[in-house]
Amino acid sequence: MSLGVAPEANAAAACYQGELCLYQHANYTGSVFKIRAGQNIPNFGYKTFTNGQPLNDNVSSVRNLTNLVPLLYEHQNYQGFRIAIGSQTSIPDLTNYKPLHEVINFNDKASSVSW
Ligand SMILES: [Ca+2]
Repeated sequence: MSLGVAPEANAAAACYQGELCLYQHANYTGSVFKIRAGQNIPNFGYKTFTNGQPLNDNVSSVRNLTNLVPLLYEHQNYQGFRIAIGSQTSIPDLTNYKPLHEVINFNDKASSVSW
């Protein structure tokens, strides 16, 4: 793919410093939903990716280009299991997220975010 042309449907959407970018598919592909540093969202239920697809239970990879550590939660209102996304850290596939020694499948689960 060359620069300067319209992105393919599954091309990675750019993420910039100061943004937390949630992607619809693994490896930062599919559509994206961007959150600015420090912005709490208690319910993904009414949010959509830029392509109009529902955000809730649909996040598969994450880029955190902020200096903060957001928490992604399994359920709305910051409930259920949660994972921390380190500052300036990217996770290409939430299916195989490894916070410590165990592997956690957090694919298509995120429903709220706090900082
Ligand atoms: Ca969920």
